[in-house]
Amino acid sequence: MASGSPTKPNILWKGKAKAIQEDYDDLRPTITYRHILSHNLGVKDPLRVVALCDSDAFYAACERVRLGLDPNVPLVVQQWESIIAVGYSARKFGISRMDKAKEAKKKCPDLVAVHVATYKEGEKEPGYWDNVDTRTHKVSLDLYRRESNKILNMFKEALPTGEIEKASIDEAFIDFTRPVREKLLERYAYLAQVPPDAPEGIDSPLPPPPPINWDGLGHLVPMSLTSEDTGEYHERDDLTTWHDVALSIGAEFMDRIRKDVAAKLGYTTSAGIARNKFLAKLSASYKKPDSQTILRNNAIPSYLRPMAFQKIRFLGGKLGDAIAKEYDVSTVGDLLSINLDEMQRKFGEHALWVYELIRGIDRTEVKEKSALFKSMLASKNLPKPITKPSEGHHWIRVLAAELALRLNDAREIDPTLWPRTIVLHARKGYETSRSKQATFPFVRDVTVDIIAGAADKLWKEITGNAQTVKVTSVQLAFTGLEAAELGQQSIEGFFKSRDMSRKRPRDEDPPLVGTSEVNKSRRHSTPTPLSSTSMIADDTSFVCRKCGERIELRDTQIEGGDRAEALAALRLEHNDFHFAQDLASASEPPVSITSPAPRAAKRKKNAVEPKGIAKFFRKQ
Ligand code: DCP
Ligand code: CA
Repeated sequence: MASGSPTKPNILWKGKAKAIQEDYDDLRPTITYRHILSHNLGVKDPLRVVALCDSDAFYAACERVRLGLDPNVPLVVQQWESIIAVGYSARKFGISRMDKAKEAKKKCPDLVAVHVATYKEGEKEPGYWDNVDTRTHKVSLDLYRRESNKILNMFKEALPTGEIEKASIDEAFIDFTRPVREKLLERYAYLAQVPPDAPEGIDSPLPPPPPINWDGLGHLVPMSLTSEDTGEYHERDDLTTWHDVALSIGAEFMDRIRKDVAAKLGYTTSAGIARNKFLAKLSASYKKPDSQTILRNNAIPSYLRPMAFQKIRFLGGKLGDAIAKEYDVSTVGDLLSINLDEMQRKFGEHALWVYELIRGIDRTEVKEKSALFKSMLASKNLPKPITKPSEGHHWIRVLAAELALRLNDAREIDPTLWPRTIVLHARKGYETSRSKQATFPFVRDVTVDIIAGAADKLWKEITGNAQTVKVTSVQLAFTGLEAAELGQQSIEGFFKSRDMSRKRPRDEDPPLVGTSEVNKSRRHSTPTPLSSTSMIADDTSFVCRKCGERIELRDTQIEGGDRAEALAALRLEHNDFHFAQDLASASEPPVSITSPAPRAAKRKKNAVEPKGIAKFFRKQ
């Protein structure tokens, strides 16, 4: 669709605010042989291709696949009375996550409403029981975790040279830069040789790129540029770059992988493909479900400028409010007029990342989280407090069943995985909590009985001789989860042998000899952060996948409102905090941003008042 307009790139910006050309001045970098031949593909690589792949209506899809239902069957997943996932066929009836299950049924009488699996005492595995009740059952997200891992493993298998980072239970970032580079050099072999007559040798620009056939590769975010002459939107083929070619190859990979996931596992996904994580994430939701979207560099300005900047996730909340108020701005375009000096004066040196973000710049790496299974936590906020110590056993068994299942799942991936410590927390309200921990027996088969036995001892230590207690939530965790070290033959041998099921490796303490208060412990004075596999949500709190902190709703946040909604808002706010952290750490992080605000109690003494934008991300 060549427009016949002049081909000078800067026509893009003609007739618009002059600043824009400077604002987005890195969209068409000169790409040289040095770039394409470089083995060091960092975040500044001009041929960088990143995707974010998000599963559609994920929990609903997992239940649909489990039940073998047709995708046309309207289905929602509920947790108690709240809806937590809505299949796309149910969305056609106007059903959303905001509805209660009852209201949703009114909108669609044929609706299949599946209650999320729950643990109940006496059952080793979570199940789908009748009459689930928050007073006796505990939600299990294990099915979703497992299915999520299956999808992730398919990504990894398909892309041995790609970097994959799990971003949430149903999202992953994929760095396609390396596989795309390999494909570029294979398909356009002439790029691998610097022509002898190249004027600047290896620093010469590449020859013009070939035309691209985008058919079947996904939606293209339009380069909706208002032509100076006609005032109409039009596409500009003549602006094609080698980066676009790279994006199209990334889109080929993504399309193939998505189709494979759909064929083998039954899950449809939506993906965004762009030059960095921020833009990939943003474009993934451009068209949903079951589709992918490509954001070419030349489409970035027209895509970002009209956007309400506070809709950008990490610019929502307090920082967004402060910026909006300070400059009386609402769109990204408005904010572009504020220069960097000014922003840094008001919001500190690290306002640079806001400044860059709205210009489509994000230097965050796609990096697989290494510590996959550092700890696991199961928790339950009790609808009715435990008042007699003897009532604790029921919940301990429920939590033990969850930990047993998760540890054994994890051991399928790494059979040498072993928790060094078991920790029990009993909380009263939000302020008071007691916890005890003990070394965990080194056993080959970690059963519910063994975990519950260990936890019961901790419970007895916590409750002592008390006749009455008041416990409003219990949490049971494994910490210090580690795989046996390579070369630690005794351990490896141990797992292979059949008859040594209670032996401990080398110089470990004997199992469960005494316990210690968590914060006095020799070995684990600070519990290890929980991994992304450890997100446990109930209806008044959740454990952050990233920092492992339990984030709880306060009474004031629930009052007069819907609990699930309040929790969703809290979750978003907390995610925003991390997103901001990640972005900040991508460009020389301020100390106060990089230390997560949670776990504050211990640091209080040395706490430094955060400066600049950091103070907007402080947990209240
Ligand atoms: N989830 C939840 N509570 C929320 C938000 C999400 O329990 N407030 C769970 C259920 C979702 C899953 O996380 O299925 C993934 O969340 P998404 O926001 O990606 O939503 P979906 O995958 O359900 O839908 P979409 O197709 O819009 O991505
Ligand atoms: Ca999703």
